[in-house]
Amino acid sequence: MMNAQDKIGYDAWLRYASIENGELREEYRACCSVIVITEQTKLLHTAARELAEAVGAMTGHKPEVTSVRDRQVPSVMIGIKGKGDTDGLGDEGYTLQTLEGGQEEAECIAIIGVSDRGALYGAFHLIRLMQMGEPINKLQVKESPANGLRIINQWDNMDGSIERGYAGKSIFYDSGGFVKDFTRIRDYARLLASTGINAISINNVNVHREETKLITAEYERTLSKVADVFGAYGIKLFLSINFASPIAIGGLQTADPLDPEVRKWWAERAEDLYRAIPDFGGFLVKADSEFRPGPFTYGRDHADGANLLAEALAPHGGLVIWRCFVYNCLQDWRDRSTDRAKAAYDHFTPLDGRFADNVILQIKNGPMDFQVREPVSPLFGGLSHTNQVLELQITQEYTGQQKHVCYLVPQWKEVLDFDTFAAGKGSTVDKIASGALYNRPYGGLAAVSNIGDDACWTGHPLAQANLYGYGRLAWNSALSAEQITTEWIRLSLGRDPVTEDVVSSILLRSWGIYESYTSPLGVGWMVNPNHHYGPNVDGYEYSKWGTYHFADHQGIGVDRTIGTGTGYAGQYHTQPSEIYNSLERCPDELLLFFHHVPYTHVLQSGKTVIQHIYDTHFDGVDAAAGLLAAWQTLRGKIDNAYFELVASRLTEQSEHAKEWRDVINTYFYRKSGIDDRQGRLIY
Ligand code: GCV
Repeated sequence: MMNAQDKIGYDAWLRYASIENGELREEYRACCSVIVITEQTKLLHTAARELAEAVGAMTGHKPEVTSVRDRQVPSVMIGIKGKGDTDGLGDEGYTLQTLEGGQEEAECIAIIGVSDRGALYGAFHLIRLMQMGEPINKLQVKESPANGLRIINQWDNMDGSIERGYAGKSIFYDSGGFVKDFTRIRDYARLLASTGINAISINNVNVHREETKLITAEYERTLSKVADVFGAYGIKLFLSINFASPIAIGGLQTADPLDPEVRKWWAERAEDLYRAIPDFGGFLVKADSEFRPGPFTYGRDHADGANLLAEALAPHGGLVIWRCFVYNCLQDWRDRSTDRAKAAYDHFTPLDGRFADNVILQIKNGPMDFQVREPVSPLFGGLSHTNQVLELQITQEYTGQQKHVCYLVPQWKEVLDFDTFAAGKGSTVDKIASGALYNRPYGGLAAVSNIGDDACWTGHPLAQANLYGYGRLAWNSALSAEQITTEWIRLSLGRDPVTEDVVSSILLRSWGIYESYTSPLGVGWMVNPNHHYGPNVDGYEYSKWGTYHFADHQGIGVDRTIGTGTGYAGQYHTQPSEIYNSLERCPDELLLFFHHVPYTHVLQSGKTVIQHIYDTHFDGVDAAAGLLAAWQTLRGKIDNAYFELVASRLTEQSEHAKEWRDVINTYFYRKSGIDDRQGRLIY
């Protein structure tokens, strides 16, 4: 049981503060005095319940929910129309309209979904408008999601731990397997559905012994209960599976994807799962990567592996989400022919067109691993006959681990807007991931969650903005970072304009600030091995063969050019390829990702590389202190416990930034022997 103190930030963006403006409160109360649902479906009931709770909390009057409309009483009607009525909106769209009353009839707000899931999203839209203090008496909204699949990946283990989790333990599992009380799971489902998330995988992609058994009869009953909790919010359940399951739990001698016994085994597992969970989403798979089993063991490729599972799931409408994070983690970095950045493209582009229709490839945003700065994965431009989803990381593994504020929506926007030129100008990642560019049946966004059983879900309350922002972008990738930020602040912290200014400036500057005091110019890592927190220039665990950044006394950076380097720059289409390949044209922020240069190389900014390193690290520390100072001005405007929690995180960040500055600056001062032009003390 949580006490009031523990509840800091628990309601996140579904915090329904009582509306102070009397007129507005009355307007909302009057418009929403009754909620009418036109059909009896689980999701319409959820929609009505959510709206009633929200209106009740905000206006002090909880509307009655009924199925019979009294035309003389103003009401909100929630219903489903046939597709013909809501043309072009797809399965999950909705309209939100204020229908003016007449002599005989009172005004009505109609939330009409193409499906009941659409209606649920419409209800959350109306709630959001009220939270933001918007008028609702002239509504003419038509919405449908940009992406079909909007999935969250939990990296939770069944012992209750979370891989790369920075907000406590799992809300799904404790040391005894599944938790007994599903309250938090339900509350999580609400948060996710309110942003438009429609799928979730609930176990780590690194599937260990116990999680391998999740697809057996032992867990069917519990899984079906979990699926019901999510199902009530329109969210489909997926499981991460172990490719070697036929051996690990099936008693077979092989997991060869072309073996008839193996195929039969997976088909039977799928049958059983769908019997228990008719709405089951499918499997998420990490194979042949970081010691996970996969088809390579049998001399097969990833298409063989994915199609095996696709065949088993297809009769039930299930999907296989196959990850492209496939690389040899034991590679020798001195050997330039095995550039890790090239691995995903090299493995998957030759297979384009060979994947079954119900397979989706899940591709990390960058070719490496969720660094603060990487180029966009060239694989997005390399597949035209394959379903793809973009994988993002909400959990801040390399971006401050929710101790530092690092708002990632601006980074994700850059990724989505990146033009691959795959089918000419305008072939953005956004259009490729959604499936629009090549008219693919499936597409969307996936992201690794940042929540745990921490009171505010995310450890750092401001990290909630990343989870919210992910959901909103997955729904509508055209939203700007600024719009999403404003929404999140108003919903989570209220509508005080000063608070809004301060918090949006903190959030929107935070990615750049984090980048400035950590690894420079796109070179990546520089973190302590294994846990990946804090500075350690040579520390990355998979670089034991030598530094991955190739820094010596003369220069730094990885030559990935076509002529003299690993050739990675050649994996892009001509326009981006020429830019990255050119020392003169390569954007400063990615210079060391693509080029090895002397410390005295002059950047487009006019600074030398070494001076850039010194300056950004000194400035970054000042800027981090500035974040704390800005937050301090909000004392008294924000709930005190929330205020203090954020203040303590920002204090820690500000101190930790100094450590980053000192470690990085000292390293490069010693390596290069070049003084800081501003004569600052480097130690
Ligand atoms: C789940 C990185 C992380 C791993 C993670 C892996 C992946 O290597 O450090 O913890 O494993 O990415 O995305 O599969």
